[in-house]
Amino acid sequence: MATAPSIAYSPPRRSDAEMLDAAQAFFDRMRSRRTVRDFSCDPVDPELIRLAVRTAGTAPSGANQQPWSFVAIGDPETKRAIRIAAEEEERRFYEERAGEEWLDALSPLGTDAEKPFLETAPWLIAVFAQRWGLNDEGGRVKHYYVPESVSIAIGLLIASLHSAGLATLTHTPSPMAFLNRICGRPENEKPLVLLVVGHAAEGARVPAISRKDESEILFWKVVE
Ligand code: IYR
Repeated sequence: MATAPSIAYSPPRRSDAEMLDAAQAFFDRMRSRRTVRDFSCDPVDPELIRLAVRTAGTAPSGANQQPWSFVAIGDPETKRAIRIAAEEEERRFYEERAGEEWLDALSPLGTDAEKPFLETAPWLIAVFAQRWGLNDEGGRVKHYYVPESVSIAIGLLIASLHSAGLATLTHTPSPMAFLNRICGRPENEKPLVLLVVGHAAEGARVPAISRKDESEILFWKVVE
C-alpha cells in the first residue's frame, strides 16, 4: 500500500459490559425519536444548531472530501420565503406529480401541501450536497459517493439534535432548487434535505406507525 502520512489512533478499549451498556443506552435514546410535524415556536439556542452541524461534519465521506454545506435559517423572512416556495412545489406534488400509489403510501402519515412548521419552528437547516468541488482556479474537482456521504452526515445531524432533546422533521419538498436561490448557494450544491428543528408543540401528536422488527432488517451469516 502507498504510504500516506498517518497519525496514531488509540481509542480507549472498553469491556464488553461497558460497550453493551453504551450501545443499549444509545439505542434507547434513538428509538424514542419520532419525526414531528407540529412544532412549538419556542426559541432554540443556536449553539445547539452549531454543535449538531459540527457533529454532522464528523461523518465519513468519499475520499474525505466532506462534500456538504449546511445553512442554518432562523430569520422569519427567510423562513417565510422557504414556506411559500415549498408549498408551491408541494401543491404540485399532491395534486399532479405524486400519483395514486405514492399518495396511498403517504396516507398513514397524514401529510398534505400545507407546511406551517416551516415558519413556526425556530430553525431550518438546509443541507446541500456538493456534487463537485472547485479548485483554486475555479475548475471542477470530481467528488465521490456524494449522496452516501451527505446522508450519513444527515443521520448524525438528526442524532445530535435528538440526543439534545429537540424534535426534527426531515422535509424534502421536491424539486428543491428554490433553496439555492433563497440560501445563496452555488450551482455545484444540490439541496438534499430541509431539516426542521425545534421543540414539539405542547399536545403534539405523531402518526400511529411502528418500526420494523429486528427479524425484518437483520440477517446474520455466522458459523452455526
Ligand atoms: N414532500 C412531501 C411528500 C412526502 C413524501 C414522502 I416519501 C414522505 O415520507 C413524506 C412526505 C411532503 O413533505 O409532504
